[in-house]
Amino acid sequence: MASAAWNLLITGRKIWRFLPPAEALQRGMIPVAPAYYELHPIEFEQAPGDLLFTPSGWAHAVENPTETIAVTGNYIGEANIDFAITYFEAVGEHNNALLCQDVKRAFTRKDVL
Ligand SMILES: O=C(O)CCC(=O)C(=O)O
Repeated sequence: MASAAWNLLITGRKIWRFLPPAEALQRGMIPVAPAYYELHPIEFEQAPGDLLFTPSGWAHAVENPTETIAVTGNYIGEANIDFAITYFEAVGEHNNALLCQDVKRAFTRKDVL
């Protein structure tokens, strides 16, 4: 949930249902939400060749009505690391929060850039 992700569908179909962060927060599905996005729930059917991006903080469920093959990557970067730290603290994953703080510190040190 703290990470952002991309998903490339190779074969089959995936039906994605997203709740924006503000609504997921209101329903108690996430303890904190990033400051961006205030939209309505979105449903999207992914077909082979579609590359889908899931921003940080978007609660989602995925239905696979067929067998599927997909490649996905979750990541935390400069744009979502503060949200990830807040999220991990809020859910009690303190080691993950500390790891993100270390990574952030390492990449913002002037002497290594
Ligand atoms: O591909 C799926 O079925 C789910 C993937 C997912 O939820 C994620 O990568 O965050």
